[in-house]
Amino acid sequence: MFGWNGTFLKINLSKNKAVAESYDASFAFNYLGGRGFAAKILWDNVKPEVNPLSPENRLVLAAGPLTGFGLPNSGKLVVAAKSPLTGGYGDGNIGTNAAVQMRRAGYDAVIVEGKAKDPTILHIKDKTAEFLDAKDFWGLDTFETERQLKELCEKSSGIVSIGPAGENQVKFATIASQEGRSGGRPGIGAVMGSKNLKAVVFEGSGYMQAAHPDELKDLGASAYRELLTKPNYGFWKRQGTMDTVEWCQENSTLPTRNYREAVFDQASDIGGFSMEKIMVSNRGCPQCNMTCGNVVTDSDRRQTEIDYENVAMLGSNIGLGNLQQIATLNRIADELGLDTISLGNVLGFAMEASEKGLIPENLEWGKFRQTKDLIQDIAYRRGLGASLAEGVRYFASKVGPDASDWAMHVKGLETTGYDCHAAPLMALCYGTSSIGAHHKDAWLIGYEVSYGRESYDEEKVDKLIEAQRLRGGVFESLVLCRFPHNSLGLELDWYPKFLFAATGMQLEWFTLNQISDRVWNLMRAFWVREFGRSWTMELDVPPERWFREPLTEGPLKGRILNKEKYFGMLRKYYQKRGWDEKGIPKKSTLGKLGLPDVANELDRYVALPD
Ligand code: PTT
Ligand code: SF4
Repeated sequence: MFGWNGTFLKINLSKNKAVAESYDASFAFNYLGGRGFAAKILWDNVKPEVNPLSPENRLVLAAGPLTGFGLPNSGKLVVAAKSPLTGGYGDGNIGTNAAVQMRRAGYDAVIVEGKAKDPTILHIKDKTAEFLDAKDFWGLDTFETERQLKELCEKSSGIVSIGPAGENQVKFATIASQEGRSGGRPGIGAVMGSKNLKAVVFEGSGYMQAAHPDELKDLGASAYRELLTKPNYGFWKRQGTMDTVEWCQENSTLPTRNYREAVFDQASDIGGFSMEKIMVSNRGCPQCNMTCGNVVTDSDRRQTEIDYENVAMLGSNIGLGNLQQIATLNRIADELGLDTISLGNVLGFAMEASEKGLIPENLEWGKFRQTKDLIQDIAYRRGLGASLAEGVRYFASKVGPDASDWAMHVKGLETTGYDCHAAPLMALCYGTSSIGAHHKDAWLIGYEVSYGRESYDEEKVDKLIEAQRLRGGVFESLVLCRFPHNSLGLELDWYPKFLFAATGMQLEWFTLNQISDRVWNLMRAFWVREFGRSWTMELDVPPERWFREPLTEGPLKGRILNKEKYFGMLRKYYQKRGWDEKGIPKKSTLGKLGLPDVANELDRYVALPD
């Protein structure tokens, strides 16, 4: 094969065993890489009875067929496992040199099972895998872990690690890399911690074989050049995703005080233009010439990378309007290895619970020092922090009978930075995302604002499926950053050309979309198998707050979602996906996608419709 290395590295930490295993071309063509590989590996190996934090769960680190070639923006890695936060399929996408080095070492994915007896660092150098004692590293934060490992290994090595949050199995602990890249929102860092795996270091000296290397080189160079000519390039380099703060404020969708409101009176203080005043540089993932990580000086005089989600969730959503303090909270989360989105969400929820007198602790909106301490308590599972470490769904269930109505999550994964009181399509993006409430599969708030926010019509459902195919299926399985296309407008024609030059395969958009649908249905099958007969349509519904509590501020004051109409859109979505009235894939749908074995297996857990 060209493009793909055709090899996985299987690690058993209980036995200190590493085995390289090849896979065939049909596996590659059916699942592409990244999320596609992870979904298939988890479906085959992790059954419903497996506790996500047990040795039987698998941690998958997967690249794609283009990862590491000189192509925009091919330095990303999918990290996946059965999620301890949601109980379903979970993954994240992290920019890291580990992806490039893993491919150069000859592997397309590393699959980790078992649990090491003692804290361990996995060192993968070309064909050798060593299990190193990590006792001296256990307890270090992610920045320090990587800094010390860099002193021991080649400068070019790629490293992913967990911090104290992952070690303590906080349910929304992430995997971190390069002081500012973080991935695996559904607790993939906790899975790594449960295996006593502190870090994975990759050093590769080989090269991936391309089918048409000269063509690939020329294409890569042209595409990088093309990006530089895009009209938005200059502004993107200045602000990255940060102008979203002002945009969300103007359009009443900025999560504010646990999504009670969608406008924040200090929005301009935490937006892109305020950020430019404290920005010192810009950095990002490998293989990228449009880096979007805005490095600012934080309130501790340290340099920290920020972007929109982090600022919305640790700023307006907890009532904090000081950008340098927000940056500090962001850095602490990165060091500890906590997902900033879920973190801002549980903090906002706890502040509201305190305001309502439902918990004994006295927490106030926007109090920096108090919040800083509480973040530490979450990572180390102390006091109130121990309950918050379980995620908002769990914490709400302890707070009181109605508290779940304002616990902002879908299927246990906390909502990201877009308020949906007046955005039915964005609410459906959350409701139907493959890992719980995330915008990664479809970010349609921009489209919805220009199309019209009142409607719940079929065109919106079509748009959702189109977005999920492209982002949730193709970009996640190619494991390419979606920003060149989504934010700068790099044309989609480039991608089949990249694939042809790398793999020699003519994979046009029709085929890519089919692969995407296969992967999408496989992830859905994973979820349904987990829930079995208790699977219900209600699992695809966003939080009650958006249906029941109207906005009380801003130009959209009074707006809420209409549940009946939301269900109407959801039913349409199921029909178009070839799923039954509960959202379970039909046998015929799975059959058409080449997944008859998945249909047979799923039939054992739910009565699968024809
Ligand atoms: C992603 C989620 C996001 S989405 C953000 S900001 W964003 C948060 N970033 C965090 C962070 O930082 N530190 C931290 N401790 N926790 C964080 N949690 C949040 O994680 C990220 C970029 C961004 S920045 C986005 S949108 C795009 N996401 C992509 C994606 O999902 N797929 C893809 N093919 N391309 C993407 N490109 C962009 O990558 P998760 P990163 Mg990310 C500091 O992790 O689990 O997928 O959740 O990895 O390397 O930091 O790149 O406004
Ligand atoms: Fe990473 Fe941003 Fe570049 Fe994408 S655009 S590869 S997220 S630095």
